[in-house]
Amino acid sequence: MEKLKTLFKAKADQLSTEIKDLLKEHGTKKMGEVQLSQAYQGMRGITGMVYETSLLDSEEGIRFRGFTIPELQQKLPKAKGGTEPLPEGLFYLLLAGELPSDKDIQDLSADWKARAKIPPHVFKTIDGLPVDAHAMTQFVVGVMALQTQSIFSKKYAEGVNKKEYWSYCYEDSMNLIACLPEIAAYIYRRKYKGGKKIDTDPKLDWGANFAHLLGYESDSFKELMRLYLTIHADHEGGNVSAHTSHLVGSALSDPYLSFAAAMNGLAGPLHGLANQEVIKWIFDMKKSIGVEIPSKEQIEAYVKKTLADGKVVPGYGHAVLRKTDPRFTAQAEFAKKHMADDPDVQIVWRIFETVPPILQSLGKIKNPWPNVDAHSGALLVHYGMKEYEYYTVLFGVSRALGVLAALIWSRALGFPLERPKSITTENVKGWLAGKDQVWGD
Ligand code: CMX
Repeated sequence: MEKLKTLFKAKADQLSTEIKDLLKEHGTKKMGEVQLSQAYQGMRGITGMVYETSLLDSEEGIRFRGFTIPELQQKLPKAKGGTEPLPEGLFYLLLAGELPSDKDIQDLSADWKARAKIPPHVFKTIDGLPVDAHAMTQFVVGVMALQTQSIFSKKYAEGVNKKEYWSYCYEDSMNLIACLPEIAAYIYRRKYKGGKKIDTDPKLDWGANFAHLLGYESDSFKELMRLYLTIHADHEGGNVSAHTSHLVGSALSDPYLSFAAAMNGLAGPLHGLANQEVIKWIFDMKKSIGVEIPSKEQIEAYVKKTLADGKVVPGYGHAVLRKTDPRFTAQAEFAKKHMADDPDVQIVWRIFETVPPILQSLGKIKNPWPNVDAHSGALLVHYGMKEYEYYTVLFGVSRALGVLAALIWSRALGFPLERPKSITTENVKGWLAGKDQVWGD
């Protein structure tokens, strides 16, 4: 067994024992109460799930295994000559719970290269879709076609002992992560570059090779991909994509099925698709105003029109965060370093000065600050990637690192089928009228 797998197993066994002891002693302790409004309004603030790889603080933002994004930019291994963290390092950290050495990352990178074997039917299946099908549709279809390779589902069908689930979940997850850049890039080249496929460069790391497969060869785009794929990977367990893979995986659906389900959630405009919506909104604004960089007053008027039309301002707000998303800040820092004069970056920064006070003035929006999706499009446009319908696929490739690391943990810890209780409004009315409640005390 390779080193990372052995290390993970030792850590999982230890945590498994700790959880058993903890539940034996404290299993009946209450973690909070559920309000009726929470049941109706998206379960905000209800703590009801364990997700080991990352934790989100509403004021501070995400911590991956206890590390903030700036800390990871310092501590994770870098490519030769690079300054951004390698996404391989983040995956290692999420899975093993400890920082990797340079050698660990070379091994992991080599392992993923060796695992990147995509059967021809995957590309043929994608080719069966109209070329203008949304990039996320093509991505999910590609992942589903790859599901034929699932070792987990084969082993389950053979009747493997449940103690071994984690091991096959690990194998599937590693194979899937290894294959994703090539599948994702195939879709980009098919949809926008006349189907001219680029071959993998075995000398490159996972993120840089993805940039190469897409057709972007500059060193700074490769650095952007490394940063992008690191910061979009995980955002604790309750967000739509992470929660979906966790839920679907709990039915012992294999990692391909669980990840494809997560990607269908990521494709929603209130979640990952917001990255395309932001740049589309900026392009529409520029077109309607007719200038390269709208003034603050022009942006203000456009935001008010967006709100008056009953639409959201994409890239702003969050269900948990109550401050500027550190993933936005990390991208703004990257832009300052690599493209501070770029007109679209200038617009993103001007929107940042303009939007929060307007959203705040409405009185109902809990977080008027930008989220991760507010900045990413302008960075990509700078390098010539203007095809915004593709952006959520980039997010999806990154999200695989987080949700699949978490899935391996869930199988190793033996988490059961997830099945919360639901109620009807009829039940609620009866309960309020003094009848017996249908749920337990
Ligand atoms: N523009 C306009 N209205 C907004 C808003 C925004 N950016 N953010 C929140 N609101 C509205 C909500 O629609 C809601 O309105 P109603 O009461 O009329 O239904 C009200 O303000 C209260 O919402 P909230 O409690 O502050 O926010 P939620 O937790 O319900 O929703 C989110 C969070 C992200 C869905 C919301 O802020 C939003 O729609 N933002 C724009 C889309 C976006 O950027 N999504 C990406 C999030 C990050 C990611 O997952 O990638």
